[in-house]
Amino acid sequence: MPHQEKPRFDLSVYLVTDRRLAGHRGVVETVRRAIDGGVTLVQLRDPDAEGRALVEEARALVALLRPRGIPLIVNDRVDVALAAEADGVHVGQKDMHPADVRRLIGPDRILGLSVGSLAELDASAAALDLIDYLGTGPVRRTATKTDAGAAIGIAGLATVIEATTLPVVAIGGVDRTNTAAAVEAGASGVAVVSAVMAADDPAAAARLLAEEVARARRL
Ligand code: TZP
Ligand code: MG
Repeated sequence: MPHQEKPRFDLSVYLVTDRRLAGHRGVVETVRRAIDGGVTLVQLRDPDAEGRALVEEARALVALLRPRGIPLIVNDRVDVALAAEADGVHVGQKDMHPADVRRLIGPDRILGLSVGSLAELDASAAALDLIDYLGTGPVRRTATKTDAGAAIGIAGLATVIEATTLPVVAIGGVDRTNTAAAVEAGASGVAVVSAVMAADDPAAAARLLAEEVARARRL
């Protein structure tokens, strides 16, 4: 069913998928478990996947998530997002330009942009009114994305947050130990790959993050 209006979205516990880290459990089953712990948004990310398989996976995730009011965003692949009627697209600095993505996905889907520094925020200035949220990091070194760039720390995260009115989700090396610091720095939530995808118990791992986000908001 096509979208009527942009879905509301909550960046609190933002799960980014990883097929390798999900292992034999698989991406859809890992997401199924994780959402019991309080995941608020899911991004399907698989830079190596072939289109047909990725659309099938995106459709399976939409079927799982939409009844629960959890949006599905597709990393980079506008075509896959449209084919599977996902809720949005997330792009990085070298992916298709946000203006082109917005033209393709229309006004009513969520559009996220990765911004790793103030310089990248400045370079993206013309696109920012087309975007719904920023993903900023890596907060710490991460083995999950080899080209993620240098870690910017909580201080670097705070610098970007202070320079924009857009909601910012912290990404890269985020786990239960630095979630509260990210939220205290003004992040609207935390985006994680390994902390949940590689966990023995994805629901428990997501729940810990959700609790940390809630605790930090009360501080
Ligand atoms: N974008 C910036 S860092 C990163 C992505 C997708 C990987 C984050 O993975 P992890 O395992 O949460 O550090
Ligand atoms: Mg990308």
